[in-house]
Amino acid sequence: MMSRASTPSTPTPELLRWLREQLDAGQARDDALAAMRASGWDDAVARAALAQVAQVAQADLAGDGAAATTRIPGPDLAAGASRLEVEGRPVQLLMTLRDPRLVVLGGFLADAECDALVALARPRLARSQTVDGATGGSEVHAARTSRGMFFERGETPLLRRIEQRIAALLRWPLEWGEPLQVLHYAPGAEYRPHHDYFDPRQPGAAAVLRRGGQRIGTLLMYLNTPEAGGATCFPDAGLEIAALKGCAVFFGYERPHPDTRTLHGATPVRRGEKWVATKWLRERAFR
Ligand code: PD2
Ligand code: ZN
Repeated sequence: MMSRASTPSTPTPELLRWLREQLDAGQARDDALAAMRASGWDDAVARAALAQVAQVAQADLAGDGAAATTRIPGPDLAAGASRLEVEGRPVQLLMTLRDPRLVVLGGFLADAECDALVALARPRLARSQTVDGATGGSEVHAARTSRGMFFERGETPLLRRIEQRIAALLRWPLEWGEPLQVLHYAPGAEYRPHHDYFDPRQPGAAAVLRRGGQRIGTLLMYLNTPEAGGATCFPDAGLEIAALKGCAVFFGYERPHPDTRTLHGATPVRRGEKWVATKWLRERAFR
């Protein structure tokens, strides 16, 4: 590959062409990234190149059916539309960000769908747990004071409809998603900033990764509008997204690394309560 004496601040066409060839030939993204770095490319430029090429590959997948070797979940932003038709439902693209890779969506769920999810979840809530990095099991943690529950995938017609909508929006197979989780935050409850991917250095990682590989994307769906507080914050991006009933935020992380800038948390609910549903996407089928 060509290396650079002075590094440009954006990917050059030659770099993108080279990267495309590598990925088409089956090279892993991490290896391609390492090769670019080793050739003197700035880390941010190398990552930008990867994101651009991955999006091209993703367009291939949705469009002409050509085999795409690098796929990442996410809405189709290529046409620059402000509205997408997803399984017959108009969904607004309210805001997109490149780094972190994030999209805010309006009208993803109907009010009645939000209410029905809350009604189904309410009797099944238990204190939320976090993944214990040492064992791969779950534990109660002071950083997470919500209550929550998991549905089974495809548990009811409503869940199947929402799961299909998510798969269509993010262009990611339904089976590659974890079951939907619903969380309830009472006043004062929060979820302190964290990453949703699993830290591969933790001893418990192997057990978690066996079931579908890494998490590579998150869709948060707001099921009500808290009176005050309860926003989703992204401290590395200086971003706060208000929890508004029916709206959703998607963010993607190609690799389990803080430089994806996807550190995020739920700020404490100050007045009222907060209900949210989470869908995590895996690299492969989740079993
Ligand atoms: O409820 C939220 O806003 C929130 C924030 C951060 C939920 C999650 N993470 C999660 O479920 O991972
Ligand atoms: Zn999270």
